[in-house]
Amino acid sequence: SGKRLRVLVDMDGVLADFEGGFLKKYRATYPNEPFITLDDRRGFWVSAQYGQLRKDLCEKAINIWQSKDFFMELEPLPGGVEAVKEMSKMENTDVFICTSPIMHYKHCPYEKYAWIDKHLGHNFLEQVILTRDKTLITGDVLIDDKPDIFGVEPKPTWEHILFTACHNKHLSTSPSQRRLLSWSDDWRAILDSKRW
Ligand code: BVP
Repeated sequence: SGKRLRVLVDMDGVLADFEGGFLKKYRATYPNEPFITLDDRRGFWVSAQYGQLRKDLCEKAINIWQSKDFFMELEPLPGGVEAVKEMSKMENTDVFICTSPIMHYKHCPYEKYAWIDKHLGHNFLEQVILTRDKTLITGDVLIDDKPDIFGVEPKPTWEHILFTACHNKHLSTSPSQRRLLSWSDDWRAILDSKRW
């Protein structure tokens, strides 16, 4: 007791189905091009794996998430919106959505706000942090599907909880790296373990 718990929750791959939304729109846009099933995804960067498949597919992949309505139309991942709403109602708990917009800024930042407005409500826009460097943000936990989160701050305050995704599920992580397997997993226990 005494101190409030600050929870940082990533958006793409944790609350919004970036991988599923990408594959659906990629296949619809390029029906005759090869694709990578979600089961075969490896590595955080979709563009890198498509570039390995065939050099020109890197640019085609990037084109998908740079398009209008890509981020807006991402489906919520199961249980994520409900979990975030529930944790934000918990005593002594502050929840922030901490997300890195793509540098092609025409649609993405606007659509991220619109997605949060639609799925979490207008008041939740108070909780949005857009940053390309999450190490600068202080918090007790960061729930994020990216395995390696680096920036200018060498000692971030948060503990990174790796949220399991198609691209990281096969990764053998260090024993100290805690995972949240999905929103059905015990996120309450992780929060409780960080309370004073
Ligand atoms: O908004 C996503 C899409 C983009 O990076 C952002 C990751 O943000 P966080 O989840 O870390 O907050 N993105 C970009 C590329 C390639 C760019 Br070239 C990619 O392959 N995957 C990806 O998610």
